[in-house]
Amino acid sequence: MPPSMSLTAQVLARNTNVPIFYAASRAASSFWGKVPMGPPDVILGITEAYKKDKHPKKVNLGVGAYRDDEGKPFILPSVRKAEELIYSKCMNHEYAPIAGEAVYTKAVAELAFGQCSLALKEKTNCTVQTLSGTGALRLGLEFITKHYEQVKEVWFPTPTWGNHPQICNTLKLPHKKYRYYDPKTHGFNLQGACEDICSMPEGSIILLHACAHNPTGVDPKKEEWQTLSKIIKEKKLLPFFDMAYQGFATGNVDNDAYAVRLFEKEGHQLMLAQSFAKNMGLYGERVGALTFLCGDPDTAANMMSQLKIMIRTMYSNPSINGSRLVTEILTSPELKKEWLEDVKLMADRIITMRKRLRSGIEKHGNKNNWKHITDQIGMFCYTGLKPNEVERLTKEFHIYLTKDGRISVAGISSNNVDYIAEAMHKVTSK
Ligand code: PLA
Repeated sequence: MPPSMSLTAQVLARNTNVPIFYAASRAASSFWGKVPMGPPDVILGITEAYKKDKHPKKVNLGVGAYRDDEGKPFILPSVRKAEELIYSKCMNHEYAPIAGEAVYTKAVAELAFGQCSLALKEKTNCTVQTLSGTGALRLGLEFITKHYEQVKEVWFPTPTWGNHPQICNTLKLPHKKYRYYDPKTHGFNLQGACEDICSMPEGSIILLHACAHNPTGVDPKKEEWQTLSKIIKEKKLLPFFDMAYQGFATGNVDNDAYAVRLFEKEGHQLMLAQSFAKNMGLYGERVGALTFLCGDPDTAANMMSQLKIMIRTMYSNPSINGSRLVTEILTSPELKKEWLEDVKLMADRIITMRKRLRSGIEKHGNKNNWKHITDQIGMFCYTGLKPNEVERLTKEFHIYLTKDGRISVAGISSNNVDYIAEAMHKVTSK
């Protein structure tokens, strides 16, 4: 309401049909009138568009969310059992400690670093529960802005998960890119990565996807990790591992922790973000962890005190339901065994879908090379589809994916694989 209007005129305008020019000026008089409309999220925005689509054959290959072979969200049988166990214990709903329950942080750190980890044995790690992987990244990067004394510059692989640079932007933390993916070979560009790492200022932060790289599905081989570890050490960089898919690369959580464990053994003071969204199907529970390997127990204790101050002023303490589920599974040998089988089942179904998608496209006589669909690992396939082909897939076939041509293979099922293969063939052959 324009403040210049008389009180009577204002009341009248409110009680009758408000003329258009008043409606326009309503925004100007709001406390928030200058807030501009922001763009939809490049990944989660796709789910919003997908939900609005009424086409019966629509497919969502945007977000990395595992589906069973009927295309339905999958509740892991081991998680279901953990839920029942927790329910039967009639647990209370008291606050968790600021950093999360110690039994949880111990179990998740052990899952990442292994039972023989020296850092865990000597208590030189500092681990806190976080709001899933994103919360761990945010907290870790924010900690850098406040307490890191070296070069505050973060290096991301090209390409990387879209939210990585966005978090840095929010924190006004400078970030740059190093070469990672080679579009010609559809593989890892070891030479390019090494050259770029050698040019990074000493002390800067290098973000590494621990396994099942998002979006490319391309991981360094073991020997390549060894080379990376060596030069990262020489350059005195701080490695920050993002491990959002432990178990999804090879179907085995220990194999997938290879890089993290190698770096620990080689004496890196690394940072690690963990998520249980994917490997336990706990997307909405928002359960994860942030670990620093600090070099000595006193520094670890100081770091913990500062992390607690940051958490206390942000969300006070973490939620308890998701972490109880994770703890129940990781601390019971029988449940853990079942969970490892569940992880393998998910990883195997994705591999089967890769094979069927590739053979489905090739069956149509498509002239392009689709070997990378089965070569790449983890949840995603970086198809190489061009923006106009992606657009056609969505507009003509109601198949939703990110603009860079990434598809979540976990969203493909026996019911839609032939439809997707045919559509991909059609948009790439005309
Ligand atoms: N790190 C990477 C590399 C990720 O791909 C994701 C999730 C996360 C962290 C964060 O996951 P969390 O906070 O849910 O634990 N990436 C998804 C979802 C699966 C998303 O974009 O939020 C993706 O579709 O890329």
